[in-house]
Amino acid sequence: MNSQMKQVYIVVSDLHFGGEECNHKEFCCFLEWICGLENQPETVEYKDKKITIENPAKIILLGDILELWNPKNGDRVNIIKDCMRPLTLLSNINCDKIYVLGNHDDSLDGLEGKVGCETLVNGTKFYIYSGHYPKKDKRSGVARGLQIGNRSYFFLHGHQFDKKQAIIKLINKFWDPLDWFQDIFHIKFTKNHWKENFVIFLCLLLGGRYFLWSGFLQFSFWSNLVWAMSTGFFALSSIPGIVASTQGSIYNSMKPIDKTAEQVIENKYYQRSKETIDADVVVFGHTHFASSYELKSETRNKLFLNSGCWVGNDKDIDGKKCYANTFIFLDETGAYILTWRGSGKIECIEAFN
Ligand SMILES: [Mn+2]
Repeated sequence: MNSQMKQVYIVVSDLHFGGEECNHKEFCCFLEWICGLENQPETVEYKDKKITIENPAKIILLGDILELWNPKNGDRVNIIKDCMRPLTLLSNINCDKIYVLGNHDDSLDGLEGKVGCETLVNGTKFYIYSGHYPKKDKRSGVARGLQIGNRSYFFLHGHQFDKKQAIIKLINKFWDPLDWFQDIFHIKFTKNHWKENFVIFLCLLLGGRYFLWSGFLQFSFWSNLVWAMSTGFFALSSIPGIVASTQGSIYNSMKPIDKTAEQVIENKYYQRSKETIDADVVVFGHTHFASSYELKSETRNKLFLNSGCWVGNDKDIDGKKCYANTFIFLDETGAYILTWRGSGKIECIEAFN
């Protein structure tokens, strides 16, 4: 990487590869467009401003890139299907890649610090950060932002602002039920035959209850044991299938989705007292609503930028437009929230310079 390279960043979050409504095809077109920036920068007009989008020095993937919690039909194969092409395109782009994990992909945190040593074919690097970027200073414990132009920036997925997610994380430290069921569901026999297995399980359970417990027939200890073990086996080989096919609705009911940056910060969703980030701008995702909010305080104003998502379509929420397929562009002139309109068309939603 050229040390004289300009400080140009592109940030995307919440791609949810493998998920129900993932826009992976649009994202691939977007990556091809980024690849083209190396030869031909693009200009976008916004009000009276002209924004020049140059080849980035870094691309930041700001969490929930892989949908490890709730893949389509509960099947993790869909994650691989959706991310093969985008990851190939991404690695070909001539810039370093920084993957900050979100809540839906935080089980990859064992990879932190282990991927950065892999240099890609074109000499660029791929890093994984489990909490935020940049990392906390080891000596002072302060999370200091990255200076780009006249502002400092800090990047995190944003589930850290979400109390519900904190409770889930605490429980999951001991036992993550949905992940546990997902793991069992991916045993081939369970995945392919869970419906039949469930019928057998019910027959064994009800039949056993009738014959064994009604006293209609007398069984030995051993036949009881065989019955109990086979009932248990078919329970384990079917119930994970039921969980995998219904967990979508469980997750949807706890989604923190469609909150604007303002709602995140002001509705006690964000704990001001626990403020430990030393930066002018906090870039986050998680709520799927590309938006901004300036938190004013006596000491220092802080700007919050939400990078939105690549899931579903544009929506109108309480009279506000919630765009799909959004990204944040940062350079020395400022920060811009943009949306990909397909075929190389870009629109600026908000500009801060
Ligand atoms: Mn999230």
